[in-house]
Amino acid sequence: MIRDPESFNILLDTIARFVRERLIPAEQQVVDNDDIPADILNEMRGMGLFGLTIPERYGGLGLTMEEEVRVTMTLTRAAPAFRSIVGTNNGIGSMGIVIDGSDAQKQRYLPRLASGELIGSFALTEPGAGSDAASLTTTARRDGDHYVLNGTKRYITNAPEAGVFTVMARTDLKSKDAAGVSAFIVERDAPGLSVGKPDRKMGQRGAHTADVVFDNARVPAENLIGGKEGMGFKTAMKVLDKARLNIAAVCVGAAQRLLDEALSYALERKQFGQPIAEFQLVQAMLADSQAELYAARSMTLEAARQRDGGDAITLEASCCKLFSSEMVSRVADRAVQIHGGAGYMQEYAVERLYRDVRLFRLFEGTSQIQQLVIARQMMRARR
Ligand code: COS
Repeated sequence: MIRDPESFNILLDTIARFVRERLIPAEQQVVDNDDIPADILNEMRGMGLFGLTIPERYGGLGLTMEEEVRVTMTLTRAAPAFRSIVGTNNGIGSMGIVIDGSDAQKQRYLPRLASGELIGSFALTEPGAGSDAASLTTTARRDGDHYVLNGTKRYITNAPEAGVFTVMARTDLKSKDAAGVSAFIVERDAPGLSVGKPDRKMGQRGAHTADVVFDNARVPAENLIGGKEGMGFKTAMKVLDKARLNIAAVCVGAAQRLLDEALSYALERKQFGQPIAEFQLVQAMLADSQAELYAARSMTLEAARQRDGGDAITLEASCCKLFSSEMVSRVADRAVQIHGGAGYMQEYAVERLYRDVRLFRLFEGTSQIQQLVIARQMMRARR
């Protein structure tokens, strides 16, 4: 499905060099300041990293899913915060508009998301609606040519930076399930919208989440995604199908980095008179990690090709997200183990990456939600 292998390989090489020469050396600065340096953000904009997946006609690179996951696997050799800042524009913060938006909505928002002028964000989760996303209680009441939104969204990635939000809210106020939910494009300066203080998290410094509060926030009716009420939960699920596949790729990149760190350390560190990599018990940890990483990479690429071919990949995306996020946690644990006491120390990258990757089994659907989606799809196919 890759349309122009030569230019795509140039893009991949450029990103690999950027990761090696600019991002990895800046990781400590990102941790210390809890922020991505402005010059790196500018370079990311210049390279088109905010618009990888946005169609070319709206100013993006229009990558296929296979190309997208390969870029992600390369980019996430560096700390996940660098991927996170471009991640919402390429995924959950733009895909609602790309998949279900009207042409006018696409024209208005996608070019600025593709350039990185605007940061996009996806507001589904609430204090009382996490895994049970369809139980959300944020309301959107029609008032003339506007909707009035009330409610609180929680742990919203890139909310502090966002210029535009895709917000799932209940338009059928009597309903309690998915059918009453609609999706809206809400601009940051909508009257009545406020963003809370950035959350203090276990890891992923430099990547921010916060509450987004709607207090009689007024949103033009033309910003209802697709112009039809009641479609918002399905839009969110379609967005998450694609996003989950991308998170699998994030896990592959992070696992590769962890394994590179573990292998380098094992070859260098000497005990009992030889590098610890010579010991078979250490080799077992390296080999198991390599085999699992290869499996995750292969399944993610395969599912991406299927999506490019037009197949529905709900089951496959959840399989990839489940396996890859559990895989990277095991690899991170072994990487720390191979480092011994050093792996517990902040001067070694594995200490930080171990905390960073813990998120991947939680966000965009926990491992248990992926299991549930997979089993439901299996049963549906059989029926
Ligand atoms: N693509 C298109 N439509 C989908 C879909 C998908 N992948 N998944 C579900 N739908 C549709 C269903 O077909 C159903 O529509 P109909 O009633 O017309 O058939 C509707 O959406 C509701 O689906 P369902 O009945 O399966 O919803 P449930 O409330 O039972 O739960 C889960 C669905 C649990 C899978 C969902 O709530 C979920 O993914 N939760 C986790 C949320 C999450 O990932 N949060 C992370 C934060 S966002 S970054």
